[in-house]
Amino acid sequence: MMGRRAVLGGAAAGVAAAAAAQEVSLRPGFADALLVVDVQNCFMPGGSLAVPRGDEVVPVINAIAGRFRIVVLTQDWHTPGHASFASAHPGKQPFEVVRLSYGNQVLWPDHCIQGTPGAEFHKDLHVPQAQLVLRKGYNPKIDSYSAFLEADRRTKTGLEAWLKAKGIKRVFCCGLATDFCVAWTALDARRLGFEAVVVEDACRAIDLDGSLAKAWAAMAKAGVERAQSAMLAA
Ligand code: VGL
Ligand code: ZN
Repeated sequence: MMGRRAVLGGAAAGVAAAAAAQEVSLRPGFADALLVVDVQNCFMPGGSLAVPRGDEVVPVINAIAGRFRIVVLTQDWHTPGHASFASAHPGKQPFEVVRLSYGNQVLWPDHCIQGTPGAEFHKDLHVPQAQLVLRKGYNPKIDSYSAFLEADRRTKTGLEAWLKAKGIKRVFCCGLATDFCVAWTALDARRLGFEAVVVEDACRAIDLDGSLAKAWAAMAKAGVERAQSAMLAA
């Protein structure tokens, strides 16, 4: 068997190294973090804002999380009567769109209210090594799909600085929902100078009026990579 040194010193070193790098480019390393987005009861089948087959992400995430040095869990964490809830807008129904101070806002059923069972992580999510639980959406007047920036696009959650302090250059995003919190998180990661990968089979979507196709298109345009969990195999 050819050792690493022999390969690097050989005539075909450049080609071999390039091929190897391609093959292992999705192998998590020191500068990679896994962002596990909103794997919470309200988004599970039977929950108040159920994502179809949302529970299927749990075993996939449990299986890949161990490959990462740094793991962050995000938790949608709304105040009662939050501005993103249809119930806070008389005469409005869930999934209608209204104009708030920062722009258009989809109105949702009440979900992920601070301290309630619906806001807890799925009971089978097993990622005890996660170093950070990042709560978002707690500003009563501002939603926050993204784990980096609230919906006013100005208020920072602090995640950018935290990840940069840990030496993170690339984030792998998974969880719920692909077309809202996962996509907004991946897109903001790109804007803030990170590489971003979405692990598709570790996500599920709401898919409201074509939102899933739109999200993938926006992510492709922004340079977000689309991967499958099997591609992270050690
Ligand atoms: C989410 C809608 C409202 C999500 C959160 O986690 O994708 N979607 N709040
Ligand atoms: Zn929410």
